[in-house]
Amino acid sequence: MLPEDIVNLENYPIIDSNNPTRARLIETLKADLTAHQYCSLPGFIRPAALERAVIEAKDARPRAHDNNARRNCYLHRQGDPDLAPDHPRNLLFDSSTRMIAYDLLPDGSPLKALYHWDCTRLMVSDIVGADELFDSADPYQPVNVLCAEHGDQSAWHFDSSNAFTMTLMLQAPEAGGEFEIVPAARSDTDENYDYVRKVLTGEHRDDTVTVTREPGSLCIFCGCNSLHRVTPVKGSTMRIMAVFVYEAEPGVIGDPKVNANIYGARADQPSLSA
Ligand SMILES: O=C(O)CCC(=O)C(=O)O
Ligand SMILES: [Fe+2]
Repeated sequence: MLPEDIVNLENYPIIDSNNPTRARLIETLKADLTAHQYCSLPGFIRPAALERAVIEAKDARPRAHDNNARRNCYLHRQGDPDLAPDHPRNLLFDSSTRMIAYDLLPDGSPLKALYHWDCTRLMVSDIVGADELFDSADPYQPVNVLCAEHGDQSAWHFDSSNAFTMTLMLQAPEAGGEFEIVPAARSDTDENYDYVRKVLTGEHRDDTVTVTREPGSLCIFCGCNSLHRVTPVKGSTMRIMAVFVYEAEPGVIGDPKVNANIYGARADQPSLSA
């Protein structure tokens, strides 16, 4: 599938970097990202591409890694015995997702075509204000599809390392599976532990924003300093979400130990295909 047939270019004319509609769009999305720590691009991909991506995810589902973990909001599976029991580092919650790694998606996947398209990468770097972005060189990480079934959830967490996270909703569940964010719960210079603890224990519900997501909608958010979670999925329809990782440098590959936690033991080896 060609990228031009995947992206809804009528609403998002990203193919032409001189297009004034594109320029206006980027300005609005940039301002949203600054003000709210997330921005949304509803109807970003066309129905046929969406349909195909859903079929591919369902086909790959039996080979997904069941990533079930009890972790704190810093994505660590252990607390710190030197800290108080109610310190955020010692508050561990269950998370579970069915993780489809990049290598389990077909080469011709619309998700891969979208990710590797120069126009997508340029649009994203313009929105997030990066000088330049690069595709991940990791065999597992560049594009993932996360399936969440009845009872699956992702507890409050900060994403590690990347300044922003990009997700594309492919299929909504019958109920639950809401994406919630507490914008700028910490900063690069202040862990804001007291506030973070209160979010984790449910004392700051008023600061929580629920980001409405329709299938086909793209979201870019600052997951590194904004706490976020996915509430428990309910019902027999899977929540299916694609996640894309761009890097600030070329040639970035993941740590095999970290990859093994996310993608299963098969990822705990030096990469061959990167
Ligand atoms: O599934 C989602 O909506 C968010 C996933 C997420 O937290 C992440 O990819 O970091
Ligand atoms: Fe996250």
